[in-house]
Amino acid sequence: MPRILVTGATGQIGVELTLALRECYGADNVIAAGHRREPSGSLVHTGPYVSLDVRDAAALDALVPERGITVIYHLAALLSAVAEEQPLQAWDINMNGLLNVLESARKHGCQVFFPSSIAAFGPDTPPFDTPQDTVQHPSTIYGITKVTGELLCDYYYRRYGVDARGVRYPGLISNQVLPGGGTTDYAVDIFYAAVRQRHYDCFLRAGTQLDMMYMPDAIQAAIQLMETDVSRLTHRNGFNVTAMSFTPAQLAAAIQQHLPDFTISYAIDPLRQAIADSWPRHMDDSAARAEWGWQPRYDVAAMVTDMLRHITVKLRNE
Ligand code: AKB
Repeated sequence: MPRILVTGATGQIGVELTLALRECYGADNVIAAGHRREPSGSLVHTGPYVSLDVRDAAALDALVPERGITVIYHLAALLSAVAEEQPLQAWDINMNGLLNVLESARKHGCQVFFPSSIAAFGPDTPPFDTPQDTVQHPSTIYGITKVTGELLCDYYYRRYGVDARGVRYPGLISNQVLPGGGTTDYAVDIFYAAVRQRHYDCFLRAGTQLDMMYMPDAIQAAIQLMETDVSRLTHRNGFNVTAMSFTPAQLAAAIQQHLPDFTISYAIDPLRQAIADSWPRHMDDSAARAEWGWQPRYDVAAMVTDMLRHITVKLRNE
């Protein structure tokens, strides 16, 4: 049985991934580690939790052998918009955190999962059917840390045999933990606003098309890739994965199917609009499908139905 450490476990992906890993591998085998956010009850009551700043190499390096860790899901990172406001801190957390994780993995023989992003592409990348292997010149600090992270993971595999693997996530839509400081956050915020006040003021333009994915598919992708027999993999890191691609106007129309009185308006945030404009519109994820059987379960309609159901219950119970 693997012994797993999840860094950034208090974040948008972290909470749901930790709970799913505890279901798969047993609660005691999955140690959640967080730093910047308070851990939720669901995290601390279902298994072990430690406070860990991934920039603290000594603490990480002590924890891994002490807890017999064999796999690290390294999620701790600053997202795109907040990173653009604090570029030095973004570099410190995103790059030094990953380097510390890879070094511990090298010393203690761990497997590593590293989530990259559509942000690893830039304005000169083909925006439609973005190939798996193509131009990567991101214009944001977040994107620079993601493409560098992909390369660093590949390097640790080639140089030291560290089994590091990862995907390029699109915008992730979820209903348990709010994202914080991302460009695609509108696609989560819109559901809370729709249920609460039937209106959303969107910070991206109506026609800004981006790849997206519902959280259950994102969790499935991470676990499935990590469990794939290595002989099937040609790539290791930065697998393009997507489930749907839409604009704010199209998402609003899908919500109106359930809530006909819902309306949307637009108050563009120039920082996040510029970031979104530098990202691809729709990635080609055929390499992930061919090499490890990637297959999303949720399309826009299924995701919208599920999100509205969960958020209605959540807000009613608040
Ligand atoms: C962000 O918007 O920063 C993230 C991402 C696409 O990586 N959700």
